[in-house]
Amino acid sequence: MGKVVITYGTFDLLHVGHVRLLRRLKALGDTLIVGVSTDAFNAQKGKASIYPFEERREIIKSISFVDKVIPEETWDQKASDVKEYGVDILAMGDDWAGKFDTLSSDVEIVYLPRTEGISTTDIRTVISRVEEDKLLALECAIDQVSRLAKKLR
Ligand code: C2G
Repeated sequence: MGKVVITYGTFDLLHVGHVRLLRRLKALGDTLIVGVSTDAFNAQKGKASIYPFEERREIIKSISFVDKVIPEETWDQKASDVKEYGVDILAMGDDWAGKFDTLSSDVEIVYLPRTEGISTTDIRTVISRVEEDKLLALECAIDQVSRLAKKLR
């Protein structure tokens, strides 16, 4: 088993920020466990993911350096997970810096720098902009066709 590292997250629309974090977390130990937030827990976090939990879990499970995936259903399960899985390090990106220090008596807490310039929110914004651009282009085309049709009458 060696040194066990655990982390938690939604991991929606998986991107290099997630992958780089998970790779760095695996380098901290021998076994990496990832708690993927369920859809119900995301609702508690005020987040709605594009990919449902089952798909996000399958994607994280497919990463070669992830050893185990568990559902993250509550904020409080971290303490029991640490005991149940014999966790040595609980690690997160540093947007969570300080948030889990209360667990420092049971487990080493590590916050690693996030990957700047990418986030699931950014990706969703880009996709919605592309959709808007497409709709605008479609409206222009329809407008041109209707003006042309009027001329031909
Ligand atoms: N992350 C990162 N770099 C990014 C984006 C995210 O390092 N560009 C890290 C975050 O810091 C987090 C992990 O990737 O540690 C997962 O990020 P999210 O899927 O956004 O997870 P979050 O909603 O922060 O949920 O109990 C903890 C929560 O479940 C964490």
